[in-house]
Amino acid sequence: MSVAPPRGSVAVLTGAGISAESGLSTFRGAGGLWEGHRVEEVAHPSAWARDPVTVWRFYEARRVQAAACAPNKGHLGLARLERRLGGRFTLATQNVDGLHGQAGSANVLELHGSLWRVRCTACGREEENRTVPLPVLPPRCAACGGLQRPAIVWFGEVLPEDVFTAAMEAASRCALFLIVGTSAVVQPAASLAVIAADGGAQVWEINPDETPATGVCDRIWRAPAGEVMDDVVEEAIRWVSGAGSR
Ligand code: BV8
Ligand code: ZN
Repeated sequence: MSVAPPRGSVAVLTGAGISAESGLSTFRGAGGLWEGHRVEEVAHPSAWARDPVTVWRFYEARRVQAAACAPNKGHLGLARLERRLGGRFTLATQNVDGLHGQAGSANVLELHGSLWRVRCTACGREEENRTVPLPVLPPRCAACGGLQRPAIVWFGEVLPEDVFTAAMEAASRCALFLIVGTSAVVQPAASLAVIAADGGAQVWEINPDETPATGVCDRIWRAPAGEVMDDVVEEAIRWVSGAGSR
């Protein structure tokens, strides 16, 4: 068991599970399916090339669902932890729903992009678009008339380099790493837990189920994030203030 440096930092990776108690379906919870399509097939450049309207119907459905959801105690607890730790806190999320920002998290590393941003496939212009429902699918770029795609990282696409580099650096230096609500299947995001463990951090998993990351964890909170996050936050603050040594 590693012992936290005297005054360490906390890094966090979240996945779809932290938004489950807000009413958003997870990927694996739905068996990884949407209208019978495998998510990996729809969230993929080849699906976009073949049928942009179907891809947009998938994202439009998630925008409509996400717009009706509010952050839950899991999101709110992490926003509180950020306020308590300031620069000693880093939150990286695989989620594209924007609920961390809505909960008050000021600095969120969105590893896989956002449902609320679109990018022109012709001129590359990226902008926020929170119109629900979208009047036309696919939306068009006001500057050049090009097709706009979701500004989301699809399978087979690289993560934004600056964003993932920041997440890797925070994971490698932190005293405590929280992996919350993720099946830890999708790479390279899931590797952050291993990077943290290799860097000597304490790793806590907050998830009702076991995952491939469970093996590198020092402590397991086998429960829904919304139910335990208040306790996790208090224990995390104790841990990085040097009191913890479990
Ligand atoms: C890349 C945006 C290469 C889309 C997403 C084999 C090995 C390693 C890698 C690969 C491989 N084969 C293929 C790959 C690459 C691939 C990958 O990892 N595939 C997986 C399926 C094996 N990765 C990629 O393609 C990445 N890019 O590798 O590029 C490259 C390199 C160089 C040059 C060119 C290319 C890009 C990955 C990003 C894909 N985009 N999202 C969208 O959202 O529509 S990933 C998508 O799925 C989500 O963003 C999310 O990240 C992921 C789903 O994972 P989770 O968030 O974990 O959700 P899930 O439902 O799975 O789990 C929920 C968990 O919550 C469960 O454990 C459950 O128990 C728990 N839970 C439930 N309720 C609660 C809870 N926990 C707490 N509280 C609760 N209440
Ligand atoms: Zn354009």
